[in-house]
Amino acid sequence: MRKIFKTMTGNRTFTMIKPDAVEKGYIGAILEKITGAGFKIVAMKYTQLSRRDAETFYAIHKERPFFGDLVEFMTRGPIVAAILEKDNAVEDFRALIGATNPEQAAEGTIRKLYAANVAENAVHGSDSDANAVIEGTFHFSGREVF
Ligand code: FUP
Repeated sequence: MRKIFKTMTGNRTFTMIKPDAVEKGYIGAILEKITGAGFKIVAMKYTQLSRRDAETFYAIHKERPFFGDLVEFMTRGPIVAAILEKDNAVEDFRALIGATNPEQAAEGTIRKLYAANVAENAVHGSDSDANAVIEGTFHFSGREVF
């Protein structure tokens, strides 16, 4: 069976294009930014999170005041989920997407270009190699990853 993450060498990360960006027709532009920055797409699907999926995925935030709104937002329409490969993937992808709040995101970053606000911020990027593995395996089976 294929392994989702070849090794824990930091060469893969997990992303979602969130419902706001999908609604606004930004899937193509965001994928261009991602591949143009040197990331290879090794898994990808167009799907919609159930309430349970979103609550599980964002369980770390369940005590935060924005948790309810976050679950509502993430389940309101389809998303694109993907696993990306590049040297130093987690860190480089976080740099490409920019700060959580687009008002604080650097010029040219995906969130600066495409995010509406801190809650509807267009894309997700794993914050560690360990979370990249957890999040990638949450969304993809071994035979969906190349
Ligand atoms: P990030 O790692 O940049 O995606 O940000 P966090 O893990 O801190 O937050 C996860 C998601 O929670 C954000 F993408 C959007 C939502 N959030 C809010 O809605 N309000 C906040 O103040 C912070 C995060």
